[in-house]
Amino acid sequence: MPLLDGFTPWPETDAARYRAEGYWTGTTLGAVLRNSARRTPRRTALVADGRRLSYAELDEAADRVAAGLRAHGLGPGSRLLVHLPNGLPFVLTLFGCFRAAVVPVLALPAHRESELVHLARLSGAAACVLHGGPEQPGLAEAVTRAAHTVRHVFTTGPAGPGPWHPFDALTAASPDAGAPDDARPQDVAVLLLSGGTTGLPKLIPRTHDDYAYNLRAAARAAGLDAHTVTLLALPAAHNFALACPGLLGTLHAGGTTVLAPSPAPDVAFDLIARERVTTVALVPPLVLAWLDAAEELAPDLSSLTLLQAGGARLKEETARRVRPVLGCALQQVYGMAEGLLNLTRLDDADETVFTTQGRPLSDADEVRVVAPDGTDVPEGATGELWTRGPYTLRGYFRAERHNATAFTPDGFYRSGDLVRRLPGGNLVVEGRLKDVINRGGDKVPVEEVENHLLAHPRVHDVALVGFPDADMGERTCAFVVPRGEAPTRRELLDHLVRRGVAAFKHPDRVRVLTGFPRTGAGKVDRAALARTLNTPAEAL
Ligand code: OOB
Repeated sequence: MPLLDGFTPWPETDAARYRAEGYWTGTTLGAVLRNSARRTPRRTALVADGRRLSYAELDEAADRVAAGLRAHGLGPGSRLLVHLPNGLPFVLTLFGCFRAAVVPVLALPAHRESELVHLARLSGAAACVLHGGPEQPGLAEAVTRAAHTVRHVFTTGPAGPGPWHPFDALTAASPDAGAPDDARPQDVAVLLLSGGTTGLPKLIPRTHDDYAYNLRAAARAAGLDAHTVTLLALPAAHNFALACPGLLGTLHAGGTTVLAPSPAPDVAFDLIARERVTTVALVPPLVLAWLDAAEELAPDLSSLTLLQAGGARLKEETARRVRPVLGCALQQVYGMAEGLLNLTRLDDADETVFTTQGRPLSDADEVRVVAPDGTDVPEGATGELWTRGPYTLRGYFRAERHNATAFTPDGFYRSGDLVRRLPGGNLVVEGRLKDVINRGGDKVPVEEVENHLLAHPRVHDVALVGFPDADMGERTCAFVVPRGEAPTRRELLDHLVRRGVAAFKHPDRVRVLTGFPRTGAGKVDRAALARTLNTPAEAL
């Protein structure tokens, strides 16, 4: 029996095959850390918040947090909403959850009240852990007011009244010496957020077995070992930085993870030189920023051997600059929180690394490239990517209606990505079918943002459209049909801030129209709107 209702397990025949063929090894994510701690207790596991933790210390701290969670009535299957930046509390919370079989719901640091309330309600969170920044009291109040299941708020800042606790309440517990791991390999270990769906974010259940395979295989494909020093520059709450191979893959390999407080080049370059960082993962706008800054600052990046780039399409000309400027190899990663990872391999020819987004991580990944009628397109032609495999979900959490269309009856996930498959199996990402704008790796769900804008009293109708941008790949423009006097962009942004909408979803441009162009079927003609933006940048 699955621990969580609302989770769609793999059919038993597939699960049995994944076990028999060694993809699922019956391990838990808590055991990933435990195993490395047994092998190399004294090696440095983590450098974060000015502290260095050995594997033994991190392992013991994880046990303490697990005990702390249990002491607050959280147990197997309880959901814990986690809203933390890269830092020690994030890692401790994560492993405390894995050990106590509490399921963390990983919100992104950029998320605000609107997203957090939605996630707390959808997950039925019993508690949340919040970063102690200036906005924290407001966020805590909003979440507890709107989500009645939330009984405890832990915060890394000063604790307020009521059900608020300092984060130390979790770490102060004495570990139940030798307490067994409460988790079972087949159960949901973590709920990730979808960047790829329309409407409000969906929750992606990842089991211990599937995610452990994901991080092991990704660690192998990225060549990680005990000498690896990974810089976590992207938010650790995102799948790419968490397990592709990221934090979890590095812990599995017995290497060291350095948590960067910011991905800004000056901060990151200092950490790379000081900690002799070997590996880092970035989204394309950051790759560009690092390349430009490295040319200017000539930092010591001599330890760096691998840059992974993913989250959005990397331009070929940017890819070609990586080795000459940063002195390291490039690996393109085309992944999704839903599961499937594609990567270029370390021994691929340069042309493959510069011009493709790689091929599936696993021999067991099934990838189809299909035409609108669901038939496979010929090799080299563009179609939608459908996938199924040992680490790709079979259903979003508690989303029965959406699941009916997001998956085929035989369990393929319809990614909504338009790709081409080249001879040799490498994929090139050509675009998207779904209404999500990829703003430099940040996914902007069109319908969600339009609904927020529609709630403005002077917005009669609105269409959010992406337009090409040299640095970000795409940016967003809100076409507004006003009711009475048109609102200014500033007024609309203030409105979104008041509604607690993450800043990366705020439109980069606003254009006022008296009405929308329509397609033959009477729908808003988004393509026609987009064409009006193909003009050189105008004043924002
Ligand atoms: C990663 O995950 P998500 O869930 O934030 O976003 C997934 C979507 C994909 O469906 C695709 O549309 C786009 O992001 N994407 C790329 C890409 N990597 C992701 N589009 C073009 N080129 C790429 N290299 O973004 C993610 C998860 C794990 C590893 C890397 C990225």
